[in-house]
Amino acid sequence: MPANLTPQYRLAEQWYKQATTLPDKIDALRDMMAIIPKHKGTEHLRAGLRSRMSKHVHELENPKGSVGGGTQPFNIRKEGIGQSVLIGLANSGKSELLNALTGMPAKVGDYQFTTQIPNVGMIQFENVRIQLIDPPSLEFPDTKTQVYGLIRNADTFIFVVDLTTDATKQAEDLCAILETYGFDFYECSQAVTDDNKRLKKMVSILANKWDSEGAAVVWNQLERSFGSRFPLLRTSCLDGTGLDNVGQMLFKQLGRMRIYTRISTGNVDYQNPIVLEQGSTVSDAGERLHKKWKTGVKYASLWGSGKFDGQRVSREYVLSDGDIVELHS
Ligand SMILES: Nc1nc2c(ncn2[C@@H]2O[C@H](COP(=O)(O)OP(=O)(O)OP(=O)(O)O)[C@@H](O)[C@H]2O)c(=O)[nH]1
Ligand SMILES: [Mg+2]
Repeated sequence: MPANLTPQYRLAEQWYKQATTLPDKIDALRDMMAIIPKHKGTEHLRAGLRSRMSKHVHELENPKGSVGGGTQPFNIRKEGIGQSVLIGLANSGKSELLNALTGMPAKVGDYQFTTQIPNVGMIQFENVRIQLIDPPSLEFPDTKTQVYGLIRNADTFIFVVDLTTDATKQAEDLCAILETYGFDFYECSQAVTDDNKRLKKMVSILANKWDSEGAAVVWNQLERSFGSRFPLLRTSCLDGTGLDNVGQMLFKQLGRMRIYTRISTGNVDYQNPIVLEQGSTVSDAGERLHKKWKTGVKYASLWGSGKFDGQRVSREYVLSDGDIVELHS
């Protein structure tokens, strides 16, 4: 049976052949997969596209030289309760923010592309820590592929825009660049789903350099354009504006909750919460303590969630941030 490929498909195929970077190849392949006619005559071709796609994704996630040791600055092991990545154009202040938020000594410079390999730090928010990554800016040509791989792995995106320039345009440009990479974003009001975690991300925006002259006007425009899409925060690394609120914003975006366990003497361990995804149940909390508790927990006594103290709830009960549970088998 003939494949009957369309001119649009041929165009995407040409783009694929000409692509020199992995993200571009993946983009072109994605287009080819979307527009290829779906019938018996293209079955083999479609299988070939799928296998090429998984090969390229694998190459992207395991850049050459990553096998067999050596340092892999773009391969960052997750730590803390979640990983957020600062994404911005050159000079927007990503590294200065990382330093101000985590106490790291990353190099800062009043010129483009100061950062060429990622800096990593931890933000302390109350009793939990969140990992923060400051990669090279999106436009730095030498590291585009590695940055793409790195941000795919991150849990949430933090756009950093610069209030001394047209911050709205910067945010638009970031969206556009990331969309060409195949990313999509949750809007403020959208419920987060489990599928496609690598390409659909929660986004917040830090509007940095709030201390600069004229920043208020630029901020107002940014708020009008993006305020209903993503959470926005004004920050200044010079006078500290907004920095204390970043941890809370990230914690909320990561969609985690902290559950505390109470032992029968009545003591609660507030220093070491069990951190779970929102929507988790009493038995999920039990499982985190010990595998056998997934089914071993029969019920819990609960403090919090608007219940009266010590109320008995079933193991399917959905918990909320700050709940205290005493598990019973
Ligand atoms: N006035 C002011 N300047 C800032 C602020 N944050 C950063 N800067 C300055 O902006 C310049 C760029 O800061 P960096 O942190 O190096 O910017 P970057 O986004 O990491 O830049 P690249 O690594 O090149 O992508 C430096 O001169 C910083 O001192 C701020 O809040 N206010
Ligand atoms: Mg930098």
